[in-house]
Amino acid sequence: MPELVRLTQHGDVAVITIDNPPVNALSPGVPEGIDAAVSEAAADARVRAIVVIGAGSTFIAGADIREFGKIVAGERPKLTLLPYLLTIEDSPKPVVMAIHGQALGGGLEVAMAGHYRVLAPKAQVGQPEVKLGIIPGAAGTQRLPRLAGVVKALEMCAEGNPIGALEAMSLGIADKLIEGDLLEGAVEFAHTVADKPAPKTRERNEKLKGVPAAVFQVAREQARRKARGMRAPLAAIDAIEAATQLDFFAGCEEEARLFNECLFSTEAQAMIHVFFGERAVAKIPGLPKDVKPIEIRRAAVIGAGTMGGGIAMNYANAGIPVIVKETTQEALDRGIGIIRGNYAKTVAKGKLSQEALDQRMALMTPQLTYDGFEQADIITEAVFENMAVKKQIFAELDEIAKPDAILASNTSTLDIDEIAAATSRPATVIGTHFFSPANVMKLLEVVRGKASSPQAIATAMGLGKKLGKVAVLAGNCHGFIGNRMVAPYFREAYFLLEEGASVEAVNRALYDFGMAMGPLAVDDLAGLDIGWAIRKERAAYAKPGVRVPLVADRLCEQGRFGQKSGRGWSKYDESRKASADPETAALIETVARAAGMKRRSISSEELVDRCVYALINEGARVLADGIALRAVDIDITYIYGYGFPAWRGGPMFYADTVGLPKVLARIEEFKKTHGADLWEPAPLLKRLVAEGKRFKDLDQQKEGRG
Ligand code: T1G
Repeated sequence: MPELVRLTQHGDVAVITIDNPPVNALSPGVPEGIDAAVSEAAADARVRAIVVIGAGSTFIAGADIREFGKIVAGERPKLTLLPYLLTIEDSPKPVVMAIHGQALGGGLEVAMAGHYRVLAPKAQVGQPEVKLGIIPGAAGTQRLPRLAGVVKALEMCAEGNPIGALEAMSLGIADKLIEGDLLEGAVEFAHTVADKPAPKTRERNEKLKGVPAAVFQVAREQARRKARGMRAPLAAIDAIEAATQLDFFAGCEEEARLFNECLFSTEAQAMIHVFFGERAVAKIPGLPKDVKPIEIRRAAVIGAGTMGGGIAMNYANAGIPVIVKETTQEALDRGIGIIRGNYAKTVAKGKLSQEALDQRMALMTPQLTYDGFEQADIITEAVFENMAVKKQIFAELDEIAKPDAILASNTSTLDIDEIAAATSRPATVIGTHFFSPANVMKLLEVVRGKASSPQAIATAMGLGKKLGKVAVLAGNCHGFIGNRMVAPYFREAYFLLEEGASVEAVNRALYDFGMAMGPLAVDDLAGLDIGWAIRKERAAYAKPGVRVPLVADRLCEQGRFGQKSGRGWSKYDESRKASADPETAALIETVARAAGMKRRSISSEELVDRCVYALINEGARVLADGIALRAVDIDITYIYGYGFPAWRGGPMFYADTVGLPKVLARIEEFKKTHGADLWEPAPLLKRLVAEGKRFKDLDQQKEGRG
C-alpha cells in the first residue's frame, strides 16, 4: 500500500507530505494519515512547527468524489473529516499549509484548519462543491467566512469558482505568497511563527459580526437566477448564514445537516455523474494508446460567418495562429468586424484586457485566398450546409493541404463519409461540430467517418481540450448524436402547438423543467430557416402518410425566421425581447383546423414528457446504433450543447432517475395515441426494462464494471 502521507524532518520543522496521485484527493487513509502525522509531530519535542504540503502537481483537490459515487450504488460513504481537522487546529505547534496547484473543497477546508496558509503564485483555492450538487461538508461554510468575510464566502460557496493566490492574499485566506521553492519558503515562514500562539480559524469571529440580512437575500436571488432549479447553492447560503447566527460547532452541525440533505439528492447524483462523465467521454475505447495526435501549431478556417468567426476565435483564444478565408472582401470584413466586436464586448465587461484583444486579433490572418493553407496542421470548413459546396472545398483542400493535415468539417448534419470521398485522403477527414456561439458553447461534437484514422480522432478529441471544450466522439449518421436526437424533440414541440398548446406554454414548460431555453425560443434564436432547409433536404426521406409538422414551414414561407427577422414563433423588439405573437397563434389555429385537428388543453407534464421522452427514445436508438459510445456521451452532449440541465444529469441519466419502466410505459401510451411511426419504443429501451437494467448499467458494463 503506497504511503499516502509521509512525515519528514526539516531541522526543527516537521513536514507532512500528502501523496495520493493524481490530485491528492482525501481518499480513505489520507485524512487518517494527516491526523496521525500531526499528532506525532505535535508530540515530538524537537519539532517547533509543522508544514503540510502536497506531492505532485497540486495541494488537495478535495474529498474523494468516487466515495460519493458509491452512494448511487447504495453504499454509505465514510465522510466525516471534521475530527481530523480539529487535530490540526488544536495542534500545540503552528501548522503552516503550503499550497500549490489547487486547494479545492475538502482541500481548502484542510488548509483553513491550519493556522497559516502560504501560496505559490499560481495556486488556486475554492469550494466547488455546488458543482457536484453538494455543499462544503468539513466546516468550509464555517471557517471560510471567518477568513474571507461573509460576502466573498457566499460567492465562493454558492457559485463554486476558485480564486487565485493574489485575491486569496487580499481577502485574508492566505498569509504569504512564496516565489521560488514552495517547501523552502514554507519552512522559512514556519520558523517565523514558531513558538508563537497559533491563531485558530474557528475563533476568528470578527468578520461574522453585523452582517445585514439583505446580504443573504441578495445571495439567494442571485443563486436562483444563476443556478435555476438547483438546491445546493441555496443550502450553502443557509449554512453560511448559520455561521453568523450560531457558534462554530453548532454551525458545523447545521452544515452537516444541509450537506447530507444535498448528498442524498438526485441533484447531487446527477452532478457527480456529469463530473465523471466529462472525464469519461475523453476516453475512446479501442483507440490505440500509442496513437500520436498531430500537434496543432497553425490552423485555418474557411468561412467567416457566425460559425467560422466563432471557431477562429477559439483558435486565437488558445494562442494558435489562424487564417480566416472568405469568398468576398465584404463578407470577410463583416466577419472580422463581428469577431473584433465580440472581443470588444468582453473587454468592456472587464473580462479581457485590450492587450489580449490586440494579441488575439493579431493571431488572425483574414484573406480571400488559400495562401498559407499548406502550413496549417488543421483546416476547418465552416460554410453553409450544402453538400456540393462542401465537397468542392474538400477537393480543393486535397490539392493544397500538407499530407498529415487534419481536414475538419463543421457540418451539423451532413454525411462525413461523402465529404471525405471528395478527397484522396479520407483518413484525415473528420467532423468537428461546434455549437453556436462557437466561442462560448462548451461542446465539440467530433464525428468519425468510416475512414477517419485513429490519429485524426485523437487530434480532434485533443483539440477539444486545447480549446477549452468538452469533446464527445460521435458516429456518422444524419445529425450525429445531438441533432439526430433533437429532431423528434422539436417535432413534438411543433405537434403540441397544433394540438392546442400555446407557444408560451411549450417554452415555459421546458424552461421550468430546467432547459436553458424553451424549444421554440431556441428555434427563434438559431433561425427557423435552418430547420426549414434541413426539412426540405430530408423531405425525400420522409415516409409517406406519417404526420409531419405543418406550421413551421408556413412561418418560414412568410419570412418569419425568428429573432433575425423580428418575428418567428414569438415577436421580438429591438432589444430582442420576446412577446406573444397573436398572428402566430392565429396561424397555428387556422392550420390545425384546416388539418382537421381537435385542439385541447394540454398539461405542462405532457408538454415536457412528449418532448423529453422523444429525445430519450431517439437517444436509445443512437446508443444502440453505436453513434454514441455510452449513454453518458449523450448526457454530456445535451448538457454542454443543448442546454439540458446538469442537475438532471442529461436525458439518459434523467430517464434512469424517472425509472425506465415508467418512461417506457409513457412512450407506449403516446404510441397508442400518436402511432408507432412516431412513438415506437426503442428496442434497447424495451430490452433494458425487460432486464431490469438502467442506461448507467449499460455504461458500467461497457467499462467492464457491470
Ligand atoms: N476525487 C476523486 N477523483 C478526482 C477528484 C476528486 N476530488 N478530482 C479529480 N479526480 C480525478 C479525475 O476524475 C481524473 O480521473 C483525475 O483525477 C484527473 O482529474 C468534504 C465534500 C483538481 C482541477 O470538486 O476540479 O471536497 O479521469 O482530469 O483537468 O467539503 O480534477 O484520470 O480517471 O480533472 O488537471 C471538491 C474536483 C470535492 C474538485 C484537476 N473538489 N476536481 O483538473 O484533471 S467535494 C472538487 C477538479 C469535497 C468537502 C467536499 C479537477 C482539478 P481520471 P482531471 P485536471
